[in-house]
Amino acid sequence: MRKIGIHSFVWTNGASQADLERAIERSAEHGYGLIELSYLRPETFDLKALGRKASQLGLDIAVTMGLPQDADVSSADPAVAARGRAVLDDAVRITQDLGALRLGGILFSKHGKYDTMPTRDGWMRAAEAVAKTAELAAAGNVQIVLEVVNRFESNLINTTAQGLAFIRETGRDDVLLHLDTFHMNIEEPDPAGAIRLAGDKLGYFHFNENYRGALGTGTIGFPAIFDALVETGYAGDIVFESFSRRIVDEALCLACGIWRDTWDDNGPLAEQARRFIEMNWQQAVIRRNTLRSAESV
Ligand SMILES: [Mn+2]
Repeated sequence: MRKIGIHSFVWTNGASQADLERAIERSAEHGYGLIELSYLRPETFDLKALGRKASQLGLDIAVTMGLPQDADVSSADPAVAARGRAVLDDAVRITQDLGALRLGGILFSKHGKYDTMPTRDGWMRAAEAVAKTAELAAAGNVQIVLEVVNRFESNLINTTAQGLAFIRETGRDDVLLHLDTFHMNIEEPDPAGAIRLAGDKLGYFHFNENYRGALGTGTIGFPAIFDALVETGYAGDIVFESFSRRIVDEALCLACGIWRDTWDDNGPLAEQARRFIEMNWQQAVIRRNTLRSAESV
């Protein structure tokens, strides 16, 4: 069943167990059915306790991450690539320990601006690493989704078409795409068309405004995005992601270029985002049904 989710960085930078537990509570209080957590160090956090807390409040968990520079599975340096594969294996175990069903994000390259061109060898190395991770994940009932991100955050997969080609390269049917309106807005000539192109390979979806602030207050053409999701029968989770320097941890600020506050008060922001998603989804369904009923007269 589709859940509306929220990224934990709306609530907290996730420095402590108590912070994350409070973020889980606040997500539930604001009517969300899923919380997205970033990669958590198992020696710092009690993952099973976080999973129990979420489950008690009826919340699903998804885990997302981006590989660090020194653990880039696409790297030509064998030690760096090997470290990347180990980080991915670790991330699958963390996802399982949290009781989460999905691991997404930038699992195929480092998260950040490259100063080198992508190479065919790097692409192959990344595809092989993701295939191995997917095999491990499948055994543990975890689904792998790959986030298509903009040119400043990876040099390997910037468009849906590239994402689909990459999935084919892995040779795995169970690896799906994770699309995000913020990234599509930068890279795709037609974001709604990109959703249609992904079709049944779309496994996870991030709603972001063009400047990563409150939904509906920027330039993303949301009605067309919702129409495409409804039209393709997308049944996966939809997650609100928004970053403000006020909350987000420094590593993510540096990777994503979050240099300023896009909002101050996360409670009203989260409330408005959930209502925005629910209302827009409803409107898209009504548009589709109205169109069809007119056709059948
Ligand atoms: Mn995203």
